[in-house]
Amino acid sequence: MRFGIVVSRFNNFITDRLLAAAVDAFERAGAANEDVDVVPVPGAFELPLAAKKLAATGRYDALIAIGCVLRGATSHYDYVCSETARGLQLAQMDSGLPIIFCVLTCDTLEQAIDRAGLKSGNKGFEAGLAAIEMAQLSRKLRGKSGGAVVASGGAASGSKRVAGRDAAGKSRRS
Ligand code: INI
Repeated sequence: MRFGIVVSRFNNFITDRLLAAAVDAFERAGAANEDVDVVPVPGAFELPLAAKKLAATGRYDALIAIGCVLRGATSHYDYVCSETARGLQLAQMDSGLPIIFCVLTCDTLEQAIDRAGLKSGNKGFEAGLAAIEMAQLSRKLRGKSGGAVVASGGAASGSKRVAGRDAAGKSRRS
């Protein structure tokens, strides 16, 4: 599997840590160096276009967009947050490629540091796991048209069978 990461340089004190944890998640899952491409952009606002262009290459199984937006004294924060989220969701839906949203939107630097801890609670690591899961799910669902891909039951009834496998990953007979 191949992964692309677009990462904002703005607030790089935080985004570098998110990036390191996302790469760590890929490496722990067995990804080689050359399976992960990292593309820096100036700020969070530039993430959607870069992600869209990476998606268009057809080279990747999933992307991660990494950024950190900190609230300031003006409404700039709101525009950057909403347009970044909207742009990334548009890029994801237009391309059909999973684009994991790893953009911290925090009131304070302390809040951001809490979410970019290298030892615990790093959103970059979570984003790496989400990218792997969505890449695998996309491969599984590729080519399927119609029909139930989620088995009857579901979380509410205690069954967690999804796409022919139970929660432990064992194949389900159908
Ligand atoms: N970009 C960020 O990634 N985080 C911020 O906190 C931020 N603030 O606060 O302004 C920010 N602004 C820059 C923006 O993303 C664009 O790079 C810039 O507007 C040029 O388009």
